[in-house]
Amino acid sequence: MADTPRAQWSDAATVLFIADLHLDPGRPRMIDAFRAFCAGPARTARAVYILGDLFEVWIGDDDDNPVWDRVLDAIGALSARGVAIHFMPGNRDFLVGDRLLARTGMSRLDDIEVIGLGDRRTLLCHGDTLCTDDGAYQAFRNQVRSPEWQQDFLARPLAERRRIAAGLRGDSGDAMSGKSAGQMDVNANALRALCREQVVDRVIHGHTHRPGHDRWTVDGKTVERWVLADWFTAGSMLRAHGGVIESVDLGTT
Ligand SMILES: [Mn+2]
Repeated sequence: MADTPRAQWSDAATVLFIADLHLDPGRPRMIDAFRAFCAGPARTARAVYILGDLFEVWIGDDDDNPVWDRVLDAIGALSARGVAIHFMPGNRDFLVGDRLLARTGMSRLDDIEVIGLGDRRTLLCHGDTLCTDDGAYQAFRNQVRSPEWQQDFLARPLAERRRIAAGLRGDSGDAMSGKSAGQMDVNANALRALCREQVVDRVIHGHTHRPGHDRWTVDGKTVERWVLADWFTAGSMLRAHGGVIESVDLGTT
């Protein structure tokens, strides 16, 4: 049985999807690009879905780097205008907590979320759970998603958390690493199994940094897939409006 979608958007609504921004204090131009997105195209949307890896790394809501104020204030201003902003954790920012959500007005999504877009059941996910060929990553994911690991990590001083995160990103075979995008892609069987289980017509995910639009056959039915682009060289979003989805290059500021 297919569950009722948590949200249902009519074709008349503009709904935006972004992922893999990897916002980082060391890349201020992309923070500016994200602020321009919040102050520009996002204002005309009914809803914005952030499908993971908004941040290059998130070490806890008490991170006092002032650069984050520029990001969080932009999201807060957008939500104050009445745009519904939904946040799904990725493999870099799974430690985003309730404090950040309360400050920005974002609501948290589950790792697998089904929404109605017009008459199409649309599955949203970050994409990392579909990369089942990467066993080392999946083991790491299980570890860092456990409440015990997270409580232990978040109890450490900020400076130590920064050191640990930097070390993890330097390793290979872990969720926070700079593992090249070419090493990761979704497993076709995992994608088909998820579509079958959730009874969807469409999938939107990120994570692989391989933007595209393709069609899959699942039990004789066509499932449309969109893969979101990252924000390494320019901003990018998917815009759903009027029954059409299109990829929009946001450029840089
Ligand atoms: Mn990712």
